[in-house]
Amino acid sequence: MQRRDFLKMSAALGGAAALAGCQRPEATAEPLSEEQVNWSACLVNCGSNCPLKVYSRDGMITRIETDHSFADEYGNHQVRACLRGRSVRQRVYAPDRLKYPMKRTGPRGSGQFQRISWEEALDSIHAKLGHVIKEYGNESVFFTYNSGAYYNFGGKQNYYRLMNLLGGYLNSYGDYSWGQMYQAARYTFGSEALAYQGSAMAEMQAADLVLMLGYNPSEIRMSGSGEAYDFLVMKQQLGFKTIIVDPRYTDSALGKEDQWLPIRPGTDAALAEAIAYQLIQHHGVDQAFLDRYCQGYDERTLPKGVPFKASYKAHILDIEQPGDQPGANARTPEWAASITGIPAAQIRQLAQTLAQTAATGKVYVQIAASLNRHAAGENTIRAMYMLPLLLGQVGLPGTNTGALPSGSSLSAPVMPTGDNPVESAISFFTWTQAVLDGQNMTVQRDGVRLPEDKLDEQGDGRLGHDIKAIINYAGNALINQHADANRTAEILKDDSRCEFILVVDNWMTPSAEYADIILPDVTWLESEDLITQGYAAGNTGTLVQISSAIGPMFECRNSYDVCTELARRFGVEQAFTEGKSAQQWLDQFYAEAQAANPGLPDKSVMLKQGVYRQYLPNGSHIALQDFRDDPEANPLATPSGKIEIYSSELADKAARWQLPADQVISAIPQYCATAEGAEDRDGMRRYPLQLTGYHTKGRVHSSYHNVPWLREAVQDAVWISPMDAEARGLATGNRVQVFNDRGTIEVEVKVTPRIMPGVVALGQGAWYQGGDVDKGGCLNTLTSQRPTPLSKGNGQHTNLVEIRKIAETDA
Ligand SMILES: Nc1nc2c(c(=O)[nH]1)N[C@H]1C(S)=C(S)[C@@H](COP(=O)(O)OP(=O)(O)OC[C@H]3O[C@@H](n4cnc5c(=O)[nH]c(N)nc54)[C@H](O)[C@@H]3O)O[C@H]1N2
Ligand SMILES: Nc1nc2c(c(=O)[nH]1)N[C@H]1C(S)=C(S)[C@@H](COP(=O)(O)OP(=O)(O)OC[C@H]3O[C@@H](n4cnc5c(=O)[nH]c(N)nc54)[C@H](O)[C@@H]3O)O[C@H]1N2
Ligand code: SF4
Ligand SMILES: [Mo]
Repeated sequence: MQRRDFLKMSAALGGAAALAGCQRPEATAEPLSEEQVNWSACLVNCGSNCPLKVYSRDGMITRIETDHSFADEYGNHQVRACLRGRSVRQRVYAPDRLKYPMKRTGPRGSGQFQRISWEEALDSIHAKLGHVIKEYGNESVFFTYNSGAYYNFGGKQNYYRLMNLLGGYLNSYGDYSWGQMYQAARYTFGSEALAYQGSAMAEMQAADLVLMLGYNPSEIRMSGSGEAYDFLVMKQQLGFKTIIVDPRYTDSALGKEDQWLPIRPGTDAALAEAIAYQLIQHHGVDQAFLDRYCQGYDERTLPKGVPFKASYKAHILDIEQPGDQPGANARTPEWAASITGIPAAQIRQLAQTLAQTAATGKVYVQIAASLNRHAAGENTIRAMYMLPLLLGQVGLPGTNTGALPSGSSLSAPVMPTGDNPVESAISFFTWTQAVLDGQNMTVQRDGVRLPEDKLDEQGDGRLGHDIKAIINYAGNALINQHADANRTAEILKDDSRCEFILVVDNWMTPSAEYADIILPDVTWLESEDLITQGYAAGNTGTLVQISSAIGPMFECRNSYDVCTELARRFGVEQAFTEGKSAQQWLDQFYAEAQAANPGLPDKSVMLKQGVYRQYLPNGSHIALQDFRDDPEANPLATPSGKIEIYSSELADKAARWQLPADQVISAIPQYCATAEGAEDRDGMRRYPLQLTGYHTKGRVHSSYHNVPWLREAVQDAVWISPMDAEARGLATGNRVQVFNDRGTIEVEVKVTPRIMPGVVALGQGAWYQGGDVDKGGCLNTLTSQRPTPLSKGNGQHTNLVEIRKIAETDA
């Protein structure tokens, strides 16, 4: 670093005062130059992409503010960043910022790196990636999941575009957020997209009751314009009733709720089945709706040849023939109470409330993604979809299918990636297995997806490739966010398996430690781009024109430049750039965005104004409204065209797929007990506490973990009930070890009645440090890589653990 830069940096960090000791600094002859304002945005994966107002002087950030330039009335309100976005200055100037390219010099994972030139880094990537493609084929190159930077122009799209020009890479389907929900939606409603194209939040205005199953907008959708604010204002103005089902008493409750029902993690499906029982036996289901719109509720709509006992109704009542008396395994409130921990009387009351509300008003059901991040997540989500279906509360104003709310959106172009010539795909979650033995992963055991011509007569087939190179751009799932970090680390340490790992990031993250080559990217505050609002912005759509007065810092380079350099080395530069400079792409994108959004002012205006926003730009949205209006004219994309409670496709999969003895794929939705779930009595003998993760206010996943302000503001402590704490002699603030067979972490404990007995909860995303005891407190040191039955996804919220106090001498 130049001395001048160092002084600028010190001033920005408040270091100048430290350098000057206690002396009053001499008055400087030069007056301070003008503060400059640029707009940037927070591009983490929390669904919001909030605008940030960046003040700088002489290329150094002086302060960060947020959108406060317009009047602030709901419906035309400011898009305010949360505490994380506002702390971004500490993040940009973090001591662990990556400043120049580096190569690994010690064993992989040892953290030993040496600075190298860009020339050497790019030549080396060209050589290593080229070797893997030539030797093992394009199917051996994999992108780990990467949600750290929602650029339209400058981000990961460039790496995908480059790889597509080089012959492609191994695809992955699903993601850590919604992997199991996609499958539940696909088999129920005929489309994966219907997992997140639920009714808009605005529909809550027409609802009498909002049933929130794990839904926690106040902590997971925090932006000033987004779902949390929409929810709060609508609740305040309209007073609809809210019932929250969650093992934690969340910030979405805090007195705003009408009722909190603490539930054992992973057992919501049992609750749904008991509600179904109550509706069938006592309050009545919407039979006309089920008959007309659904397949397989009872004998009337089962596909031909399927016996009544395979129907949903037969399952709930445990009967063989219509009209039989409920059997011994009927899904009664008492049965569900013993699993969920919710007393039978409360389950009866909830069923009654739902039935009564539906009789005269509207119920909006909101199922959180947390329910899908469990060991039988896809079964759970399908079971929850039954609640609005049984009530007939679908496709009408004020109702929802249970899917995540459709966010409002203003559109802007994204760098086109081109098509991937490789067709094979693995689930996002099974990549560690594909490093170990991708060759032998199959369709029917591991969920591999293959092109038709690679399938045998039974519809099975092998992937036939191991993963030999990984590109990890703006992701920390290489170590931190993937499950069972200790196992992942062991797999990656062996560089004869995965031969090459490229990490492109801004900070020295746990994943970066496992790179062979590290490239330093620019941050959002050093970039130019036109950014859209994110995928969960609630009722407000925004575009933000970001620009920079501070960068690129050090030797950081943006991904378009880097990929252009790599494309040149691979001989595809012209195809990559199409002869355009970065600026030309940006101008083209802006012009296209203006054509799509006629109200969008010229770029010169947007550079000053920063934000362009519109409340409900596309109006509200009611999920499945067309289908409800006219199911014949607007059939769903399921085989029957109807909502499939009974799925023949799943019946077929259940018959063919090879599953471990304790896993279930089933034609109808049903509660399934799982390993490390609430009913795993064997597991609980050693590890009696259910540990569920949650997305904490203090971070977005692992992003922002390296900001000291946030670590002070939001304590990283494992929540435990007073009862469980007393049994272990724990008091708030004690340091504890949380452990199971996969690992041990050390964290603080918080004793609180906000978590139900038998369950402990920890915010996910703290940075993994490894070792016998992970003092980084990373939740994924404790989670399992065991894939879920159908989507082969991440049951990362299903864990059994024990907790012990650290003896004073250990601390
Ligand atoms: N146990 C447990 N694990 C989980 C979850 C859970 O609930 N429990 N949740 C899962 C979910 S839902 C998700 S979405 C995943 C998220 O997993 P990831 O997609 O890995 O998300 P982050 O942890 O935010 O990591 C983003 C990375 O991008 C980097 N980054 C930020 N900005 C830039 C940039 O401009 N350029 C570059 N090159 N890099 C940048 C950050 O430094 C960080 O390393 O985690 C999953 N993991
Ligand atoms: N602050 C912050 N916001 C975020 C993120 C973040 O990391 N930090 N990540 C973003 C991303 S990518 C995603 S995918 C979303 C995630 O959104 P979600 O998946 O909804 O978030 P979680 O925090 O995993 O879970 C929400 C609530 O569900 C509860 N819960 C856990 N298991 C169960 C269960 O079995 N049943 C019931 N009823 N409740 C359960 C948890 O206690 C928690 O309070 O959040 C987004 N927003
Ligand atoms: S973390 Fe999410 S809510 Fe907070 S500023 Fe960033 S985008 Fe907005
Ligand atoms: Mo996510």
